[in-house]
Amino acid sequence: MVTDVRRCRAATVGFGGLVPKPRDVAPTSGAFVLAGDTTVHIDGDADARDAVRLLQETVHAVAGIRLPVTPRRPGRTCFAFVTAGAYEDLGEEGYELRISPSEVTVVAGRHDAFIWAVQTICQLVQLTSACPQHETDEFCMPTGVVRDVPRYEWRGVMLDVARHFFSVADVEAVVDLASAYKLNRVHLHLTDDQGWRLHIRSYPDLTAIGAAAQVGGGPGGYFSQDQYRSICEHAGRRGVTIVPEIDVPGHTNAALASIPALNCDGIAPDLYTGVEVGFSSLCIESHETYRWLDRVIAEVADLTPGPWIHIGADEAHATSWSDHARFVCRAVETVSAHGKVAVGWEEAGWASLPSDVIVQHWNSPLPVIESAKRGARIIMSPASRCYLDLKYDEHSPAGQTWAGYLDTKRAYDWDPGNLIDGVEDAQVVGVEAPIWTEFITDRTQLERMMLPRLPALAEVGWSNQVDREWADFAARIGGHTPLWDDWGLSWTAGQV
Ligand code: TNX
Repeated sequence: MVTDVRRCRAATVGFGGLVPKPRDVAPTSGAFVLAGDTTVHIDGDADARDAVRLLQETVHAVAGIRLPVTPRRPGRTCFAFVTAGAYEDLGEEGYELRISPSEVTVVAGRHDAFIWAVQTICQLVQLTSACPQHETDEFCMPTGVVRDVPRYEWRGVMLDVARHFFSVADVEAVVDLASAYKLNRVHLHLTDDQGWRLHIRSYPDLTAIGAAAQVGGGPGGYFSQDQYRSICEHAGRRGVTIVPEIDVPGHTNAALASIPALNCDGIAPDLYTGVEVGFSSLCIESHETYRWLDRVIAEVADLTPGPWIHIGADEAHATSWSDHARFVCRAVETVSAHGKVAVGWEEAGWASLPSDVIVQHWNSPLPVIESAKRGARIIMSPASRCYLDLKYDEHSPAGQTWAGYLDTKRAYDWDPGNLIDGVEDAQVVGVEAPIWTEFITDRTQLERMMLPRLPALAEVGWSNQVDREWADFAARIGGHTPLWDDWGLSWTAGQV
């Protein structure tokens, strides 16, 4: 058994390079060396198949080692996946790694928690290979115990595929990056004025007409139901739940252009390729609107494995406040009639909603405080901290500035638990980083907006406030740039 740490100096990077920062780490002074005959063992009831596949793929890509799943074999190093007993108290997503020179024991209660455990292992192995002091061709991990539990249950990123369309491969790349930093929600903004991006069988014109535009007048595009399903399945294998958004009653020009009956005057407007917001509204008085909404939500609910559907409700400046409140209540009822829980942007918080509706803060505290009073749980996405479509600084080539610049430090240095007076930390369900795509047109730009800010927000959502400190984070995330290069991702320099 190789336990000589000098043969594995890279292990000194060790636990100190992990992002997000784990809750508790107790290092010991050895190394677990990945060898050609290292195996994987899965205890009978451990829901770890997807986690093991991720481990196998990563270790093969990084170290060229294949890890067979076998019964335990004495004398060989082994990854053992075991189910947490009740006494371990790791919650839904917590995990423990017990790393000795001969075995990495991965303890977790659930599928997703095994994924997070493996993402930690992957970082340890990849940081090792990326370490400049790495003097041997061995891949190893430091020994010790990691016991890790997230602060918040909702840790998300939102991608706007409506202003500019992004392909299945692009969305899956966002899912993979999110999962690597233990984000567990990818919210897809599927509809807006400029495009409708999901095929709906009962209203094929939504995509036949409404998908054929985007900001600036490019070709647009949409997901077939099979493609959307495959995105959800891929996400599930990475511990990520897809949250689909059908934005109503505003942000609906693409739907209004596709279906004349959704307009109060029955006349469909032209497709829209500009970047203004707040000019469109479904016809609130019309029965046809609610029949349409019911069928759309029914299909989206049927396609979506996760429990949430986002109904938008933002910036409905062309709808009166009373119509908006009435409409939002109907939309929430529709979502729950189809077995899902509704999420809405903060403007939904003005309506008197059932307390299970989740309200997403982006701009104004007032409706958020209102809804918190009624017992709603809140996702924190304050634009000035979380909007990854904002420019980093005056040198950024593309992006918005309406909420100021957002450098990595600003994305990192805040506490979602005390952001709004009148919203207790216990009511905060988590954090989400939206990426609007009025000015983001391709994968490279998308990656530059996410890296390094997305890992910063991932740590805001995962790690305890008392354990977070900017200088420490900046040093750790600086060590991840070789990983991003290895993964073929673009990133913004000068930001860590
Ligand atoms: C506000 S955030 C919007 C979006 C824009 C974004 C640009 C929200 C609920 N609405 O429609 O794309 O700003 O940063």
